[in-house]
Amino acid sequence: MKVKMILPALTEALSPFWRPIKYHLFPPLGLATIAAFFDEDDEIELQDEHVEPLNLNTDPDLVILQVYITSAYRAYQLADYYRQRGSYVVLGGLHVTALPEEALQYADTIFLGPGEDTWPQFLADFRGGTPQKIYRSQERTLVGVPPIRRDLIKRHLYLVPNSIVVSRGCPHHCDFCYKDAFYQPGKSFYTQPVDDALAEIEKLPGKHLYFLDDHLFGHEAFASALFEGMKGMGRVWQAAATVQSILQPGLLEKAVECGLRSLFVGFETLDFNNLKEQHKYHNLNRDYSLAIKRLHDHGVMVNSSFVFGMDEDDETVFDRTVDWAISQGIETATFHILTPYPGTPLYQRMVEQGRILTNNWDLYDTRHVVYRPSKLSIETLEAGYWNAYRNFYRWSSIFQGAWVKSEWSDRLRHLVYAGAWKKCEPIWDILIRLKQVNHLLPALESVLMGFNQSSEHSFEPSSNLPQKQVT
Ligand code: B12
Ligand code: SF4
Repeated sequence: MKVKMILPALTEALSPFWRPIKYHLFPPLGLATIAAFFDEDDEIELQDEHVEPLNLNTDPDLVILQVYITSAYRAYQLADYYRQRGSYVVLGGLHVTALPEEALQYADTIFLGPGEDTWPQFLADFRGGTPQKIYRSQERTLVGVPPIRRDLIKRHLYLVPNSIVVSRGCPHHCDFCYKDAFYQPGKSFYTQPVDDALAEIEKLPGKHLYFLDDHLFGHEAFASALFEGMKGMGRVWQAAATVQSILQPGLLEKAVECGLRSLFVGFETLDFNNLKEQHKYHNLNRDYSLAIKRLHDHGVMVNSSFVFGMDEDDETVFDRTVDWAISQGIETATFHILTPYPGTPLYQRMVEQGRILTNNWDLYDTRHVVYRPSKLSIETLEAGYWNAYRNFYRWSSIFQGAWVKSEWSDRLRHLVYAGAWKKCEPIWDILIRLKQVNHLLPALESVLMGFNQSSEHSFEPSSNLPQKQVT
């Protein structure tokens, strides 16, 4: 069977805001995951439209499209194209799960939820000539799932080819998050067996890893065993976790021992009522500064995430947030405009309150205001969002943030990491055009390791560790 798998480019790819480097970071792991269920003699081509032009002149028997909200229109266009040419077209992913009725108009078959249980069922039905219209994931497990088809990934086109996911979902339930919409009904947080995760890591060449799990520290026993198993592998890695899990003594130290050097942390807002409104209870009354200090004391850089436009936010929120982030010595920050994704409790609430302004999914990219804010005008919110980026990443702010640190090596690492990410875009663009982006990986590893440190450390217990969880 001839198979074409496509991760369609988001509409933004055609806009002046297009930042090529962001889309040359991670390969399409979701598609490579379900590709593992094909037979050896199936001919599979996997293309990521963000990094290469699509080869549209083939006539595959089966076309598989992964649909995110901001690439939905492009995915539908490609689906129409291939159906007209006679291919059987299937759609899956987050946006299809959130809006199945919409996706069904463009597909022969759609998939709701993760694909590990439904995809092998579909393949058997398809080969037998009896494919169904809709497959809904029921059984949530990663036990026995075949290893992902990394051979289909064009590694040289990505800065971070060693991205990896060893769990699915997250134990929490924030109102704005895609997670509950995607995993309902059924389990919304589960992990691989530790041995399978370690085996997958062993297969990845080089030093650097990027865990794309929503919350790598979410299952304490799993994470602890994983970090134990990674000791001695000589890895340097990045991941995401919550403030709460960082404040808990134990897990962070184990992670650092086996190579953690940068962590994505969802602070989201500095306002108590905003957190409550979004049901982000695990961040309530947490000492954010202490969490950052713990990370910095252990040599871990902080990639912070903030959301603007929650109901308590007024026009002071932008400067307050940026000033605070700089004063904490946070290395990199991602800002978002609150975006109610269809299927989430936030979207539901906004619909009930008559506050959704548009269902143009291209605008659901966390850069546009798609709902009526409570204490801000749309213009102030969008302008404040862009100003936040400008103010956080101006050189004076980067220097100010770097100087919060006492060690010269930490200051230098901060300057190089933040500067390279936001200030060297023309260089990134040239390297991407020359298809050389992957050659910068050793430089990234070196910065993460702080230039002169080895990739693994054992740290003395810090006197700053909280003895019990901060509430
Ligand atoms: C890595 C990542 C990126 C990377 C690259 C994505 C890539 N190459 O796939 C980059 C940095 C480019 C990125 C950009 C953006 N991202 Co992003 N990203 C992620 C992240 C952290 C991990 C994705 C991943 O690899 N998951 C692991 C794999 C194994 O899972 P998966 O891809 O979902 O695939 C599984 C299922 O979905 C399903 N499946 C998927 N497709 C198909 C098809 C079929 C036929 C079948 C059967 C099954 C199936 O089966 C797979 C195995 O279970 C997710 C968070 C998350 N946990 O998903 C956010 C996430 C997907 N991103 C999101 C957003 C909003 C964006 C941006 C708009 C952000 C922005 N402001 O720029 C852009 C635009 C993306 C786009 N192309 O439209 C949202 C999506 C919301 C939505 N409803 O679509 C998420 C969920 C983050 C969040 N919490 O809000 N992102
Ligand atoms: S902690 Fe993060 S991943 Fe988990 S539900 Fe909240 S926003 Fe989603």
